[in-house]
Amino acid sequence: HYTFFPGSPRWPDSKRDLTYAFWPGNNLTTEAKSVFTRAFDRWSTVIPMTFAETDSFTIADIRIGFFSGDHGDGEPFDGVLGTLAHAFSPPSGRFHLDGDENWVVSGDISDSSIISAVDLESVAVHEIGHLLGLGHSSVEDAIMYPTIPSRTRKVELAQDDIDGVQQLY
Ligand code: TQI
Ligand code: ZN
Ligand code: ZN
Repeated sequence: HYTFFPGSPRWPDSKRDLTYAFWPGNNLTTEAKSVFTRAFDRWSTVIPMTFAETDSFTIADIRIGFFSGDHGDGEPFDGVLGTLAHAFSPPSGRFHLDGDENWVVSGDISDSSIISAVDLESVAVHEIGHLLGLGHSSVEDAIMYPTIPSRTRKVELAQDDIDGVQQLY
């Protein structure tokens, strides 16, 4: 079953159209950015919210960046595997990914010869759940389940994820 963060924080009713921006220093490819667009779209099809990219990192509601090791927020990343990413409860919008992971942006992750490959879209869909206010779920099929088998792609919202996010919005 789905959970919320303590106090059930959520984006206010006045914030239904959120913007997101990529940390300029990362210089992400169009292909990598499109993975995040797809991940946002999976959530926006089930709740009355929209997500649009903005070029202004300073005004964006959600700020996405890849960082390695200590990146100044007291929650350092740990190199390959372990922690893959973290996102904070509303209305933080802070969405960080571990720059040391072997991220798979396109193609079939099960075909990857890299044993530590991690599917970017799977992690993005999970972290956006946190950004919207969902905690972890006890339902194994749910995107918000706290673990994922290695080299797995899991991007489809389960009914449990939908029920949880629709209770918030
Ligand atoms: N990062 C953890 C996560 O997002 C960070 C975390 C731990 C956390 N406890 C939390 C966040 C409690 C909110 C509330 O869950 S992670 C997965 C999964 C991670 C793990 O790097 O371990 C995914 C990130 F589910 F696959 F294990 C994304 Cl998809
Ligand atoms: Zn961080
Ligand atoms: Zn999580």
